[in-house]
Amino acid sequence: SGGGSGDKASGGGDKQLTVGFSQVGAESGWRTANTKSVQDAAKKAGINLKFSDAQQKQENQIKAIRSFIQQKVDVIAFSPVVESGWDTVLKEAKDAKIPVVLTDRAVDSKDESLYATFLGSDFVEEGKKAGDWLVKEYQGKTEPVNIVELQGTTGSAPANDRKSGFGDVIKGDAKFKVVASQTGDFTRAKGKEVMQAFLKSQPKIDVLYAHNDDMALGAIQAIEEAGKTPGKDIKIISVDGVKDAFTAMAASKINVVVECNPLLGDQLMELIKKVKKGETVERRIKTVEGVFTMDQAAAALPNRQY
Ligand code: GYE
Repeated sequence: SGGGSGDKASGGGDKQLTVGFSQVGAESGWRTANTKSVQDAAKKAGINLKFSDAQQKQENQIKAIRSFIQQKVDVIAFSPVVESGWDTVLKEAKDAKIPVVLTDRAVDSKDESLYATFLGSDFVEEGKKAGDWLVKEYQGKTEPVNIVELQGTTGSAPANDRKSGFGDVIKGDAKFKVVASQTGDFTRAKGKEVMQAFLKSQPKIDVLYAHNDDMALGAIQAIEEAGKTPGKDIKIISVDGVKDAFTAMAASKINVVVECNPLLGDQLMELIKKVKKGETVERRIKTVEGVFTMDQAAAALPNRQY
């Protein structure tokens, strides 16, 4: 190289990495746990993390990514709030030769060269697990089962995929009817508000499928305020597995939780280091997750990590 800058560390692989991380927001218990995991892991790995919270707005994420490019960070990591509309800014990162690692949520870009790898859950699989539980629960029954669905943030990968995975499983049996489906933005407040509207507009609700725990917990309040018993009058299926949901499940208010692990920090830092070094990494790394039912809730609660 020459030039004699005297910077011995450069190129030696020991230089402290600076990573720009654009987080979705702080909409849920899952997200709070994810943020903490990423921040703790960066510290542990000696990585200088520039953290930016997008408050569930794509425009904020695009701004953050552009600012990371300007600051010439070593790697950009982000959890895209929605799936579409990233090609332009990702192309800018590519032109600046800054590798991008996706975590938690995916983008729908056709051009796979726009990011190095994607670490996160399989949301279609989660939706299917939710559907499988329901099919089993109503096995041998013939009466119609009316389902209301609280969707996650419109256009987000987990909302799209949890809806489609669930839909694919239940469409095999005509007794299952999704009578209402609306977004609750992955928040408690919105989950409660939309459930209140469902309870007013729907004469008979048998099952609530909530795309995350926070919406389920908000909906539980609405159901109780309407004089009904959550978990019994209305069965509840949720996704994530945060502690508050396990507490509600141990109190028989949620019937089943499909787990989605937010503790991705350590794995993410490992990947970032490898990508920076130019090592080959898998294009898609999935997290391993389970399903928990009411009868398992009390025993599982003390061991929950988030
Ligand atoms: O399920 C929800 C959060 O993208 C997996 O986002 C994540 C989802 C999670 O708001 O609680």
